[in-house]
Amino acid sequence: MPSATARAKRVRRARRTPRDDPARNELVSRSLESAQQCLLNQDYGTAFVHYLLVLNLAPVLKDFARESFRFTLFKWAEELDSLGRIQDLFDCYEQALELFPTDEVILNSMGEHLFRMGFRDEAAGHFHKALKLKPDFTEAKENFYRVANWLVERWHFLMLNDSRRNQKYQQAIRKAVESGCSTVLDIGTGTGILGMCAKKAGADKVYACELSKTMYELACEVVSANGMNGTIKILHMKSLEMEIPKDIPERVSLVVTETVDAGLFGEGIIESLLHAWNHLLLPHENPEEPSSSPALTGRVIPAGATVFGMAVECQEIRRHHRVCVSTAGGLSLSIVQDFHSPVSCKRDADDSMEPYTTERLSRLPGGYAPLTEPFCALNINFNSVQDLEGLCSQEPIRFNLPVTQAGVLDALAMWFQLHLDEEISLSTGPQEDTCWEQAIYPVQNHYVCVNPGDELIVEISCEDAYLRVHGVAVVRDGSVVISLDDSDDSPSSPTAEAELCSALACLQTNHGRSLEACVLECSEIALLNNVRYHESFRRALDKLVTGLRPECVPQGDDEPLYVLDVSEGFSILALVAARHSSVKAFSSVEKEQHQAVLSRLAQANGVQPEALEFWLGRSDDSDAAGLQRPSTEKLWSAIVLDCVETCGLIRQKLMDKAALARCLLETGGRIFPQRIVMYGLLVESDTLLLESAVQGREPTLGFNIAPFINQFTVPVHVFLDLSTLPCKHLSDPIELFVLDLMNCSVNYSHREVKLQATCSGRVTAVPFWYRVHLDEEISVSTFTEDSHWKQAAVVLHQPLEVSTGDTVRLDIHLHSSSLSITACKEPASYSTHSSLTINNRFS
Ligand code: 44T
Repeated sequence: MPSATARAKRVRRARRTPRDDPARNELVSRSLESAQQCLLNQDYGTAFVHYLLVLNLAPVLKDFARESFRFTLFKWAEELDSLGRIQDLFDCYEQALELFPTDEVILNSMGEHLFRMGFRDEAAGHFHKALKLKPDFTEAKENFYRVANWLVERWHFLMLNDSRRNQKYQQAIRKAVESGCSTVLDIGTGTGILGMCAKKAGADKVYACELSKTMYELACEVVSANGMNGTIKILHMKSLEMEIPKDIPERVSLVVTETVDAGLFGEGIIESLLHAWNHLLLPHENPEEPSSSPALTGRVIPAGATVFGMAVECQEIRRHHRVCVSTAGGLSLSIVQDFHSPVSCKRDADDSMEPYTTERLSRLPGGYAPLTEPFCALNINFNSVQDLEGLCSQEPIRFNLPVTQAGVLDALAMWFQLHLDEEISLSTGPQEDTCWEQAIYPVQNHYVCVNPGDELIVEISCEDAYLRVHGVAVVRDGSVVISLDDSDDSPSSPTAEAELCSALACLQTNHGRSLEACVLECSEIALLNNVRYHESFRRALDKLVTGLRPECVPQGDDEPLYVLDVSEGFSILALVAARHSSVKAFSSVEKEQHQAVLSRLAQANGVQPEALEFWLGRSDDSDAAGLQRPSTEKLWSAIVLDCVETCGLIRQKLMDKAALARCLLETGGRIFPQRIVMYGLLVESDTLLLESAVQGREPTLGFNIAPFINQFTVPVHVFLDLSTLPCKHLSDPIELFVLDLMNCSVNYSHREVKLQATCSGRVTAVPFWYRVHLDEEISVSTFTEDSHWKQAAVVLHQPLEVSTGDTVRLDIHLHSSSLSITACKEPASYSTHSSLTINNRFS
């Protein structure tokens, strides 16, 4: 509340600066002129300062100057960004927002900068504000959907929709509170559900902490919407930073937490509980002298956990972690032995490696086969400081697992049972119908076949509080036949005999080792394994090259054909093109290590060094992504664009890139692919609904949580495995949309498609995928079992009831890379089998 003196001062100041002050008007008009002149001279920094002065002195000019001011700000911000003057950049945005606090375009643009700098919470706040100001602001919507996924991870929806899990926690908390635990701390409260359970069960004092700002804010809203405002103290902090009495006044008798990930310890539960026992919890009951009052002792829900594991064969895991092919697109890959996915828990793995990945085994395309019985790997008591401390200092434990089924050893899969108390537990196993995934420890670099009778030696450790699991060796008839442990200093180094065996095994499969490890993303490994994709590209490129340089023409001094591959990440397509003696290929592969691998592959495949160049940072304009002429007087014969992201969405700015690429093609030149066609179908899938929004109050124990967390619902689901998605197909697949990269004039941004329901049910989603047409004859689909792409789906705002034979109209909008689909039933009289199309050209 401003004080009376401050108000008086402002009134006086206003009186001293009347609008018709001639000196001031003169200053305004001269500054405005200077601003415009600087803008013309592209001196954006000075123009910006002039505009600030003008608009602060003469706010009446705001409407008039808004557009130029925004333009100046964005240009100046770009410059500051490229100079690394980040603080100045944000200062400028703040000054701009003081002048235009409700300008959605400025808010959105500042959000984009914040996001790029890694300030996701703040970015989300800006996109959210921009959207509130203008709900149909497409860019802000697209941006918000992107950050929503970062801010509130999708598993929150799954966990909150898992009523059985919620009920079990509620039951365990109620029992503990009723038995006398009256002060409770919920560590990692998320939306506040466990804290609210404790309060509802009658706890006197409930505290909760949450490290994510977005989740903390959500928890505050949720708690107050459930009438518990002021009865639960929520702190925005990591539990490890909490102190008594600064943050909470007293030690608590109960800690509740579900800060566990698929690998149990990945959210830091060991460290959090050790800290809690040392600083936040009352001492645990001494088993020798049981205390009469649980209010005076401390305990934890969950009380402990048992970790299980088994070895599996799984082709889907294999093709994402190990290059299984020896040739791709006519190139031999065999000199590169050590393509690694960034998942390894070997001793020599560096910080950039994750010890495990997560998958829901039951949903992996192609399934999996257990090679051993499940084994119990670890038992931990969260109520024992000794157990918690011992875990990390403990030597690795070895297990000898009898192989029960013949197969290829692809991974060790781990899961756990969480013992909430002595009676209540929940399991994250692959057979359970829960929201949980399993932790996957892929076997890299070794192609190991095991047989019944073999024994697999597995080592489990918990260094740095991560569960680490790796296969050590395979024992056959009492001796080690295959060693899986590559590290030299390993205490589990194999015997000389075993080494010989493993060298032999390598000889059979590896043709000797010649390159150090090359780390590729899982999707890049799957891409290399995608034989069909590379073969199709090879054929299409060969056709183009022979078309432009018929064999009969002597090559002599001919100018080479220039081919540019601007695929994202790792790609060997430039090299596939460079096999032709008439081609000079350029690759946009950025990482040094990847360039080295490409150069080695070029050498091994007899490609002349000058036939492959790296094409990086040639353009100042980041949007152009390297799209420039190969040389001043030459144009490209082919440009390879990477159109579909692994997650199943069209790449952002694809059509802008295609437009640019078209201008850089010689006559007869091509963009690969030339066209992509999107297909989709109607499905009923409760799974997709559960992953996208909390379904009312029922799953969340009657608490009102859904409207708050559902603000972070996004309509498009990515990284789907459509072949294993639990769903009922309600129509045949249909063409939804066509994007022509070679001829922009035939494109549209909106289309209506009609299709017939082949089954009765509730349409909840429209999954979609693409056929990527390299040329008129050659195409690949993004929905095949060897695809490195996943699929995506639009979840409808409202499910649509249909009966067999009903006609459903889909309204499809594509703006940049953001897709929206609405569905409605057509009245029976209009029913038709054919689809009707409305074409709106891309602007
Ligand atoms: N994901 C499971 C992991 N936190 C669950 O910020 C199962 C993943 C999953 N707050 C598919 C399915 C599933 N102090 O909001 C988070 C986190 C917070 C803390 C304060 C601390 N020491 C921590 C540690 C974590 O706790 C919340 C829950 S973590 C649960 C992780 C459905 N994919």
